[in-house]
Amino acid sequence: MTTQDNGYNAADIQVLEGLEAVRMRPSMYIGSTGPKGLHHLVFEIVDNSIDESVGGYCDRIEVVVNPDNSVSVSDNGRGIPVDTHPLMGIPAIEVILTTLHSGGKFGGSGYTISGGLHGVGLSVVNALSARMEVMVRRDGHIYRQDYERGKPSTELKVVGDTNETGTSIQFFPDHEIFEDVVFERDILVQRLRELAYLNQGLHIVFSDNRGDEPYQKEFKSSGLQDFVIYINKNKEMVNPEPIYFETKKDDVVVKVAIQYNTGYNENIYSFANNIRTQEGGTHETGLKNALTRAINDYAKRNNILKENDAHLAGEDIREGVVAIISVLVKDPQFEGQTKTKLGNTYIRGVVDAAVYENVEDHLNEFPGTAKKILEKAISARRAREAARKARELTRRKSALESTSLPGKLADCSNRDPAQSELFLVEGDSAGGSAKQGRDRTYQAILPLRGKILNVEKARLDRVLSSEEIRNLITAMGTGIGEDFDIKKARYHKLFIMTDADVDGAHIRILLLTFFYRYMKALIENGYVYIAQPPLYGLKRGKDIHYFFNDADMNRFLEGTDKKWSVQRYKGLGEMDPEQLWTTTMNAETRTILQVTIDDAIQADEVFSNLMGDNVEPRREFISENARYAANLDI
Ligand code: 0RA
Repeated sequence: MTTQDNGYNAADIQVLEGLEAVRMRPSMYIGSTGPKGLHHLVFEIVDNSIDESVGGYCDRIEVVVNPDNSVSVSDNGRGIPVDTHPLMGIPAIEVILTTLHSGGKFGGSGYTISGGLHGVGLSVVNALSARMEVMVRRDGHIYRQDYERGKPSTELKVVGDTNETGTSIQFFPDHEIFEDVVFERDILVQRLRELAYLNQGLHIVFSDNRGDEPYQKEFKSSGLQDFVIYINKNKEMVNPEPIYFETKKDDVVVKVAIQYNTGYNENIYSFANNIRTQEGGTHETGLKNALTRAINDYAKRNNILKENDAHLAGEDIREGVVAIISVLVKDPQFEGQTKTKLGNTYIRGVVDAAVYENVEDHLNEFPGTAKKILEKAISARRAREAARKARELTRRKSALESTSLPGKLADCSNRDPAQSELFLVEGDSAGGSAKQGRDRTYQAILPLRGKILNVEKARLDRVLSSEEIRNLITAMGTGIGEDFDIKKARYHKLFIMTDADVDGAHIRILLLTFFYRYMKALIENGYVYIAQPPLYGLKRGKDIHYFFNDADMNRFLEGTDKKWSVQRYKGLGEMDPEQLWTTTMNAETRTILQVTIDDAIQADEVFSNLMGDNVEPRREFISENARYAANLDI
């Protein structure tokens, strides 16, 4: 086979199947046809531009949401090849846009994404777009070709001349495929910001031209140091100058930034080939191990820990840490439930060596910082030991008095966990309504007092010392942490039922975080739900209609001529038992949301953000994020 001088090789393209398959089963390619899948289309194109940038061919990417809700992505990379493909006899661009090929792009940076839902290719975006217009600037010309639902609707044509290079793609997501084709600005902005941090020097410009006020944001970073500083922006820092390094060994690029804040949470964000590896993997393990060793070794060497003192545990060393690791790997293997866990075993050693060496150097160079980090870790150890004692207390209690359930629990009469539901209800008064309104054969009620709110500034461990939380653990019957046993669950459905206000959101976030950290399998097994009480009740005589958001209510009111009296339910307590039953608890009529592990991870992050020292950003943050829990993608 002849190798073409345009840098790609026909053998690199594996034609697997036609785009019809993508339209038949879109979720197989983009995960879902909900908001996540929709936004994935944008990121798929942007990933291609990023790949040009990683290869050193592109330093600017522009993303525009147009008033017609199409999205345009432009870059100044090399441009998609347009010459005739040697095997297929059609322009390469047409091959790329109309056939499914394996994730690996030919001729790119080599650090492309394979496996998982990422890197499915431009052809998948094309297949799921009602229309797509592609412009390529290359070889002195501007080329254009249009597509409809994956099929070319025009030939590739030269439409002008230029001495620039690059690609511009505008696409219209297909409303035959997606439940909703409206892009959410925040989702786009967040990911583009992240990409700019991960690719220093790359300039990303985002515009949203919908609405009256044009919106524009530009991102350009000098690297991951800026990322940790951004994450810590509302916190007090232990080391204002982040530990930062970038190395390349055996084709593996490793970048790490570490900065401690005075808070109690561990925030480690890992990325492989620019993909957030939410489930971690070998790069994250390497980072954690090396950080623990480097800090312990430093402490011993400098007599901060005495010769026969016990080592500081990893979790003590990670208290208050914000760390980001980004690796570029030629053959990434993505594993795990959501394919967001890096599996390549050799990466662990590469990362471990690099982190150990660089952290050592940093500590030696800045002994003042080293001392502060160690003081923090040592006090974390003290707190952990106290928490362990508290945990043992709950353990002993449930062992000794396994039959004694909390006095506040109004249990159900059914003894079959698979048929039983537990409602965690905010406040005693709502708890009272729920008790009266429930079906006591299969629904149990545990009222929670707002008191657990006070833990916002404390270690999560302290949550365990709250009586409310201990009641919850006893009622569930599963135990927590290492003792957790899903088989002992006394209910297979656990509902979080809080008010539709900031405090309610706060309690919900706290509970989700608690479940995520101490009863993860409860979420993984799909036992955790969020109850959805209505926000409004419209009344006219005996008629009553309930609404969960303003839009639905306003739509309803538009179509009516008669007067309705509007009631806004500020809290669950404002509903009488009968109303609470019909709208929120009755399995026949209620709307419920199942919590996914993704939601819990998000809650955990939100919770961490609540730990800032300033009250104002925290308040803002809660009200901005309150809605996320009502937007779960199920
Ligand atoms: C295939 C091969 C090459 C580049 C691209 C695709 C490419 C795709 C996109 C999508 C958005 N922007 C893009 N930029 C490039 C390699 C081209 C070469 O070898 O010259």
